[in-house]
Amino acid sequence: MKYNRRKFIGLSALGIPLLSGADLLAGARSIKNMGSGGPIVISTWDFGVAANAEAWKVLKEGGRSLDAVEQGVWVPEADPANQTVGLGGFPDRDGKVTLDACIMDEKGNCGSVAALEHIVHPISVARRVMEKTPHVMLVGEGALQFALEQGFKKEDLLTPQSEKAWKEWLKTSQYKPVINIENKSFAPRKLPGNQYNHDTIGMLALDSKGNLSGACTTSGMAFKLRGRVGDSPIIGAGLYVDNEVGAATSTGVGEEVIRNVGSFLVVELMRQGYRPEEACKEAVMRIIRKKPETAKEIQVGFLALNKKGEYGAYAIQKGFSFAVCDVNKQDLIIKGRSYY
Ligand code: SD4
Repeated sequence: MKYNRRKFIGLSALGIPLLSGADLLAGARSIKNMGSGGPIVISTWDFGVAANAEAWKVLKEGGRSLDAVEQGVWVPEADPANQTVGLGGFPDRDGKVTLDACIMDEKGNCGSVAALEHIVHPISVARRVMEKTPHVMLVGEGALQFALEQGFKKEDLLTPQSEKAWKEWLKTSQYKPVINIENKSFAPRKLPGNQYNHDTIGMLALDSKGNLSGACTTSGMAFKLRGRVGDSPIIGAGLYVDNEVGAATSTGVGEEVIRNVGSFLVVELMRQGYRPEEACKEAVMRIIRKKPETAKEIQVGFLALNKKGEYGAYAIQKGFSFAVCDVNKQDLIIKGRSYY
């Protein structure tokens, strides 16, 4: 559905805030891609480039977007240098690495694991939940037991580097769940040892058959309360795919994304005619409008891809980037626009 005058009036009458003329102009300027129609893969943060390259191997051969996103996010999951996804992720405050992940395909099938320990590729366990069980989500001990039954190997995910950072953190044990703010000096921009405390990967792909899939995987907030689960494994919050419309994923403070069912909201806004960046912006604005004071101090970013292959992102704070890979460009990094 396209924007038109009647649609604008309809949205307004429903109480849905409309973008101003200036917003639309700025949005139009920032939306450079006109939608390749696929194949295309996009993912959060600069390190999405390497993940996209892996996903692209599947897409360029005409493969399924579901395989592309699973294999794409394997890259940061297996990278010990990436300290908020998979192996080498920062532990919780008790020193345990607990992983959250979910995956969703073009048919609306989805699978998820939360607080999963000892498995390098939680995304693949999430896919097994989707494909081998009648359920959507498994957590904690039960998720681990299922993974082991499925043949996944039990491994120690706490690297010396992440253990060192945790021990440093223990000295003050300051529990301040602020993540991903790159541009503010008051925020813990870097953790002990100079590591960034973001890096959740959300990946969205459109394959040559025009089918969309998405994956999201993380070790969550560094030094979180034991048992804390963020948005990343929650279908509708950290990830949502609707093959009629588009797909969305998020990064940042998961609590605010869950409260606003962020990724579902972005997809539903696209259904109403919003372009990807406009939809992401409106989802960000919901968070800001509800909690303006909190929003000043946190980061949340959304990333979206529609059925035409158009993409966009929007974040509360500056510094959110995403990576794009299609037939024209394999290693593109785009600085997402932001409210502040
Ligand atoms: C969480 N959204 O656990 C994740 C963390 C994150 O970039 O995205 N960091 O809340």
